[in-house]
Amino acid sequence: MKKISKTKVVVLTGAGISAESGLSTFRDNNGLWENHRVEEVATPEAFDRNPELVHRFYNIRRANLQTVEPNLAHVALAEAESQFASFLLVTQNVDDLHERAGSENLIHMHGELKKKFCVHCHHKSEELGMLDVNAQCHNCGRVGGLRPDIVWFGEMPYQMDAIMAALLDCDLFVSIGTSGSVYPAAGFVELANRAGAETVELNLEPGDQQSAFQSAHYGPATKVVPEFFSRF
Ligand code: BJW
Repeated sequence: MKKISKTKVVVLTGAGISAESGLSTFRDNNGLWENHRVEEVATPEAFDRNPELVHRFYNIRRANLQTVEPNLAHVALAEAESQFASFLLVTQNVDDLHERAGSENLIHMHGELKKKFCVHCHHKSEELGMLDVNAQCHNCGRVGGLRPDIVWFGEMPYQMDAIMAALLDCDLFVSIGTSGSVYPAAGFVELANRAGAETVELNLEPGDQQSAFQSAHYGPATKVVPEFFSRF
């Protein structure tokens, strides 16, 4: 497809873009899952303390992926990708709805539900079923070391060098459906501002970083995302 804009774009997405596909956001249910705070199941310490609980949390969410489809916002981003000089989509989401919608230049900075890794040999592989504490690593043969390939609190998000480089070189930064409460993603808008980019928030309601954005459009992602990208 012919590029219609010389603009270099970085888009950050959060749980809100998948909400209308039927996936809960983190701050839904007051941030609780089966009466556990999300922070209690999304840390390495929680996994050490109670791996069965953490496996159950992610097994349910992995199974849920089979019941949902990308929505108009995911599709609008996939269609926008080829229209700009460069377009990097950085998602905090661990679902696979962006790739199923057709996005290609995509970074899952907080990992992916459909992957696992072994804490002993660090081998990464696909996981489409259920993980449990008795699972054996096919690479090193050890039992009990497999965990979801998810970036938990206190761990370093993935591909930060590539993300930083794109942020410091972009003309347009668009944040979609994220509360802006979890770092380092919450700080991306300030980096983009410092790089001289236009910064835009698309969200159902203002996030924690509201004041850092130069403009904003509030409404459901399936409405505001296609509308925003149709202007190019
Ligand atoms: C809609 C909608 C619709 C709804 N349409 N919109 C003190 C100060 C600063 C930082 C720290 C601190 N103490 C600790 C830290 C660091 C910590 C952190 O940020 N903690 C905060 C709690 C303060 N961060 C980390 O530990 C990270 N690592 C790190 O910092 O490493 C060191 C480092 C140093 C230097 C450089 C780089 C790194 C790791 C963070 C890992 C986050 N992991 C999680 C869980 C794992 C994934 C999973 O289980 O799925 O990732 S936490 C959870 O929050 C998940 C999400 O990706 C993330 C963000 O949530 P998101 O997507 O914003 O969802 P919600 O629910 O918060 O918001 C939903 C939004 O949707 C809302 O705004 C709604 O309005 C909107 N919405 N319906 C449009 N229809």
